[in-house]
Amino acid sequence: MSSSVTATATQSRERLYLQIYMGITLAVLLLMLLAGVALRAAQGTLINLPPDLFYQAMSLHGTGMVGIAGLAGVSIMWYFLRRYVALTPGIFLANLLLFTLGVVMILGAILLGGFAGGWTFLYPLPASSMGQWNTHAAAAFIGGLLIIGVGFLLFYLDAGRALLARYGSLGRALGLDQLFSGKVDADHPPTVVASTMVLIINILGTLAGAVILVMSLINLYLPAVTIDPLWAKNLIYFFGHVFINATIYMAVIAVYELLPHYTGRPWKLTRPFLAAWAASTLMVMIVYPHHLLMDMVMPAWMLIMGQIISYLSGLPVLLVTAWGTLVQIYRANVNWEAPARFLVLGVFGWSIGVIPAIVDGTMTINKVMHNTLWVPGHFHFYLLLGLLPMVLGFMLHVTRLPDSRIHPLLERGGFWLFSGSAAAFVVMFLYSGLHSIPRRFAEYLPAWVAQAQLSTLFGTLVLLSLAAFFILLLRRLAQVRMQA
Ligand code: HEM
Ligand SMILES: [Cu+2]
Repeated sequence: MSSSVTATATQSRERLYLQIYMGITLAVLLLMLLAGVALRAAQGTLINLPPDLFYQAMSLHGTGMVGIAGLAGVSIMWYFLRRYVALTPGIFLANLLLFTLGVVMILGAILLGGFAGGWTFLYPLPASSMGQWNTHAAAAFIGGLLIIGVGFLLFYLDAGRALLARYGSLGRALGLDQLFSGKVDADHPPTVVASTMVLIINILGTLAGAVILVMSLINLYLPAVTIDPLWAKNLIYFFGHVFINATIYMAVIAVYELLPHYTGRPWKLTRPFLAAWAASTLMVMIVYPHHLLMDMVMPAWMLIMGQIISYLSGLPVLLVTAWGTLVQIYRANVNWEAPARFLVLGVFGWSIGVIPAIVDGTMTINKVMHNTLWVPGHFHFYLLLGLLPMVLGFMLHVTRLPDSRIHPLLERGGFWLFSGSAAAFVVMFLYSGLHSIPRRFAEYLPAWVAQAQLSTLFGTLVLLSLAAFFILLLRRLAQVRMQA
């Protein structure tokens, strides 16, 4: 009896942690969406945001969105992975606390200290503010990121420990033995495969991030200790590329685990699935030089590798996931409740969003498009229409009770309003990029303003449709309606 009492206590504690994770995710998302709309409205001269505030808001929006995407991804990975291996609830909580502490520091750095150096904190910008912010503000921002990174690192180390305890080696958890030895165990969980890949890449990614963050901190207070800027940029973009990609690789676990619930078909492990995840594990780490195609001093082989791997890196996992999703829904009797809608939207938003990304990873095109709105166009595509719907689908599912049908107006109308306006919003970014409108500009030339205004309209519709779902979710969370 006592063990079942402890089990229930653990369960309700874990449920509480998950609720806090989701509550924070929704609150931060909402604020960051507001900041995003404000940025676009400022570019469209619809509101007056002086350049210093614009770059503060841009830093807030970028950092906040990337961070919360990571936190949401971790909650998805944790929720499903603990079904197969013994994760430590305390570590899950520690990650949340460190995240919150880091966010407070970053908010202080930006809102009180005026830090506006962008989420990429590219050396030596944090240290050369030309009077816009002081050393302590930059240090609070960089220190905040470092603390958030420590939380994530703890989580992945715990996941790695748990996977090793169950499977003996990360290779086996990733399914390498099955891939090469001839027999595929159809019952090996896709969640275990995806989680293993994510922890491998993100342990290395956050460590690289930590190295450059600590070096930047030292440089802030001891300017005589300089850093090679190219080395700094390599570390930052290795970290940044891996981290943001890992958010999708965590979110997609929700598709593997939940879509079968709505289609009635199991998501079985196959050899192409294992091969895809194994291949992407390596490629996602060596593709990052596509962020440095303009840095002519990079070794040529690295840039060439960046271009070639850009065509290959995301594709295997994407293909097996998109294919698997089609197999799930083709002629199936799908129960198209909101979670299923969002999960499927997420897969196809991600798939389509990768195309403009690959286009930009091509040197001859990158030379022209590099700093245009094409770039926010491609990453908003797979974050806003890929990652975010997967996260929403997950939340709508775990807070759903059998009797809780969402009002059809929201379930259908809200869903299509979101899909349509989000697609229009990202297409506007891409279209503006095609017309060489630069990214990260606070002040627009008159010829660019109309596009920003139209974008603001679509962004507002995105915000409104999402807010409706967020309110529904927050109410469910407040009523402790959750299947944990
Ligand atoms: C209504 C939804 C959104 C709107 C209106 C919006 C708007 C914007 C705008 C105007 C920019 C600056 C573009 C420029 O370079 O000139 C931006 C940048 C950015 N956004 Fe969004 N965004 C939205 C959703 C998202 C989502 C869902 C994510 C991620 C999950 C995201 C992540 C980012 C990032 C990482 C940047 C780059 C910041 C930088 O260049 O340093 N955004 N967004
Ligand atoms: Cu990249």
